[in-house]
Amino acid sequence: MQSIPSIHPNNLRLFSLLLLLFLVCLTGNSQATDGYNLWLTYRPLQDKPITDTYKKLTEKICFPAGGQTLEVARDELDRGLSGMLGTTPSLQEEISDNATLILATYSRLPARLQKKVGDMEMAGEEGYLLKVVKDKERPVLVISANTDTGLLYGTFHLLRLMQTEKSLENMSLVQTPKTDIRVLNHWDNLDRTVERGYAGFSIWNWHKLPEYIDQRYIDYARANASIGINGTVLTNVNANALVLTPAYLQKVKALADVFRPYSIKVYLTARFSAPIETGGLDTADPLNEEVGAWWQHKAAEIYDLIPDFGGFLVKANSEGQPGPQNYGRNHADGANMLAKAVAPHGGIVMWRAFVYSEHDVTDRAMQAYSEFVPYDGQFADNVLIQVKNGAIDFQPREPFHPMFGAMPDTPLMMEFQITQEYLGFSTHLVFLPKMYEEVLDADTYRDGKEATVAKVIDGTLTNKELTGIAGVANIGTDRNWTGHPFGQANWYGFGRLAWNPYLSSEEIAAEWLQMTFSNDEAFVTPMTDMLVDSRETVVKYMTPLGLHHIMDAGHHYGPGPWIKDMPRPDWTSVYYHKADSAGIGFDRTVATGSGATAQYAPEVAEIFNDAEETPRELLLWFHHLPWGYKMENGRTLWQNLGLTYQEGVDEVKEMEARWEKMAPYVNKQQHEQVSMLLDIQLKEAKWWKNACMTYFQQFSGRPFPEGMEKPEKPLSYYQSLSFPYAPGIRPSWD
Ligand code: BDP
Repeated sequence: MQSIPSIHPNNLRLFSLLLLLFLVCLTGNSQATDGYNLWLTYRPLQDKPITDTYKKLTEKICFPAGGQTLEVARDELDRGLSGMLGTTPSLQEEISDNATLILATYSRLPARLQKKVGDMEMAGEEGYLLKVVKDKERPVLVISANTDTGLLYGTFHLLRLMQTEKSLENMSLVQTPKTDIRVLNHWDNLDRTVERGYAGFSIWNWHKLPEYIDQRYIDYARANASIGINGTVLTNVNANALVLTPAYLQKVKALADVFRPYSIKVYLTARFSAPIETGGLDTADPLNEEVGAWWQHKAAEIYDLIPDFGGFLVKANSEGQPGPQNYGRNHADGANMLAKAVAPHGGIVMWRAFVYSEHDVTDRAMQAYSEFVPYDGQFADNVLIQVKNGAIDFQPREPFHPMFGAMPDTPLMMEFQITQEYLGFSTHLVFLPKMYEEVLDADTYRDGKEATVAKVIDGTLTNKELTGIAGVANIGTDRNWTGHPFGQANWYGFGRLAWNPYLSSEEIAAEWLQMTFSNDEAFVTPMTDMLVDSRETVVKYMTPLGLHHIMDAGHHYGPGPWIKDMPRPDWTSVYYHKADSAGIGFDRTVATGSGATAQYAPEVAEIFNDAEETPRELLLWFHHLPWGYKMENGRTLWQNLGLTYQEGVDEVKEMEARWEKMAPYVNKQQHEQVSMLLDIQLKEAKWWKNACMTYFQQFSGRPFPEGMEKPEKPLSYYQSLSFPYAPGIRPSWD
């Protein structure tokens, strides 16, 4: 019998050590490749000359320590440089004469360097400066700011430049955010379901809070700080008053404590009827003194726990939520009452304009404007009106919301949706910054030209003190946070645009791709094009030529142009496309339609009132046109409809082919995930085309246009599909 060779204890120790090292590498590595690290991958850099200059630059780093925020910045720099350069940097406290890189708030800089970097006033509270100056005849890169927050953002900027292999020579820039409030809106419920969430459950583990701090909270904060997001609304706009009770406020405090070092404030949604539900009052009338006092006490209680609490986000008198109108009051009455409660503590109220009433028979696209514009100038100073980008509801394409050009005396903040409620959930690859950019660049024509939505949002058009932008989060417990690996790009892009609404979506796409996957030209160039084009592709196969809200009901998954007979007409598809034997589209013109165009400035209205002038991609948003309507390309509307659907499908095929070629630049796991998701996207793009075209054919009575692949199944098949368990829906929407 063979004897088992004995292992010397020393060898055993060595073996265990090696095994441990191997396991650490394995898990470390898998974390880097499974998407958990988001865009903060800090992969080893490949470009040798650039890397050498970075190594030189980081030879002697001076980074005086300070409070928690500076600790966080120092840790991040350490993490980033070790990952990218493969060396452990030593961060000195003292600012020495032979420093190569200095990161310090302005007040910590020696006087000679203060003089060299110049006036820091421009950097404000959150901005920073990156500048190469000559000190004692040697170049030194100085990153400075007036505040620790500014320095944290400056640190992330430096890391981004390095991640994207940018030259740091002759660097000289000052950056400040163009909006004040840059927040994510989580539509997260206390039971951890996420309304319109497609990436798992809510990351807030309410049950284990306040004691248990999940590492995700910290990594969430890091990711947000890296793109300048400075606030988070933890709870769903369809609010639950329970979050305002003492036990839950302790949990909220625990999260606020985690986020504070990252300069992220916590906000909550305020259920308007909370004084009744949790306060024992028998009214929530905003003009009732007791109600006002209840909210003031509640605010004081919150600020006692969370001194930097941001304030409230409110959905009132919308889709069944209670609000001031329940008591015959208006939005200004409601918002101002809450504003008064948080004002002494420096808080704000974000009052949503997403309202439409079951009693109002006018075009739903017109209702928010009608309800809010009369109150322009009547809101308290610490109120922002939060307006969705379009007047219906986060459709793949909408014209900009007319309110942006119509309330010069009220601060309006933008609400974008990052989660893809109407854009294929977390299954479809669609780069939303392209859509955000389209809206921000749109000209409202208020007071003449160049009155873009971006200028309304950043307050420059009408001199606003308080400005903001919100994004409905696409974040959940999925390992990669967003379900689709490319969903991360939408979170990233939202943050970048919130910081600077004038950035180009192309620039953002390239940055994200480089930070997340690879700096290789052969990857970045074709993939940037693919991302930027992806939004139009989705519009083409879902809602071409200005069609909108023709998704299946409730969950909004897949096509449902046949949806009718719902509790409210404006929850149906037929309300929006109005297809009949005469044609298709919603007539919103002044002459013959709902007159919604009149809510825009005359220059804009003139264009939208005229079918010939209306941009093709918004044609059916504003006009009901005959199937035979001749378009510029010589084809009929019907033919164009079919061929645009087909283009959408073909473009997904091209996306698949392009992605196939990207295998060398992306880790295997994520490459495979995206390939599988693109397969689903292609299948669903065809489904959209087939379902919509067979449905509309009933009205057009025309053959499918040449060049459009014929649907495989009859209309009855598409209509028979049902998805009771599609994700993201809350039970009451059934
Ligand atoms: C719609 C969603 C619904 C939200 C609502 C809102 O379908 O779940 O509650 O918007 O924004 O898009 O309040």
